[in-house]
Amino acid sequence: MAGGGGDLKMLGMWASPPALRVRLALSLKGVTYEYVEEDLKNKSDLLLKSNPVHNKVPVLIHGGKPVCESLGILEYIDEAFAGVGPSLLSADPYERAVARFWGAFIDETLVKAMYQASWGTKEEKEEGKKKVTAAVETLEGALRECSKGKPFFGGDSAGYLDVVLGGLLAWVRAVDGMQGLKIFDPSTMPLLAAWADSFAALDEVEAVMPDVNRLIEFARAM
Ligand SMILES: N[C@@H](CCC(=O)N[C@@H](CS)C(=O)NCC(=O)O)C(=O)O
Repeated sequence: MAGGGGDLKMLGMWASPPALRVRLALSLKGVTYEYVEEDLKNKSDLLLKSNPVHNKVPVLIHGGKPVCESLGILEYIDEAFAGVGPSLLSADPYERAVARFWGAFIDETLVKAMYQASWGTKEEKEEGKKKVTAAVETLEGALRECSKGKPFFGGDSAGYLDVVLGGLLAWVRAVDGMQGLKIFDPSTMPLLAAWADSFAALDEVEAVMPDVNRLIEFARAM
């Protein structure tokens, strides 16, 4: 491990997908940091002071300066720790633009559909499930384009998009468990199904992934 040391602190919450993205990125790059678990029902003064606009996790605090919003934090980590571990984003500007496009798609389309499939009226949930399937079909195509036959969106190794989608992976499995779904169904989404297995098997990923059964219990109590 290298990098941040005592200078780098991350405010997160164990079940939060955006917070998990940041932990995944730091783990894959091998950057050391202090992790602070937030109680979102009783937020710390540090969180309120560090993210006064949204009061949300994740927040990365580097040298006393806070960085908010998970997608921006991933880019910050890649730039601020450019000499540490693998790069998350490609050196090619076009590939970076494509990765950012799909990152926004995951947040704006897949995440919203997953919420709708899990919480709401029966009709809303059914509509949400259809939207999840449509978004995942689109992502299957994105993975085909970005990976160029390699296991990850980033090619041979996990990068920015792997982390963006990987932050949702435990929730994908929890929603599968709760709704009787198979969101990354190997028969219809073979690339994403194989991607999910390859990503989850990485040591750096295993080290920070939350337990799916604990997530299901957490979701049922919400
Ligand atoms: N767009 C933000 C979303 C962050 C977010 O929604 N964080 C949630 C946890 S998953 C949170 O802190 N919620 C506390 C609240 O809404 O009061 C990101 O990507 O960082």
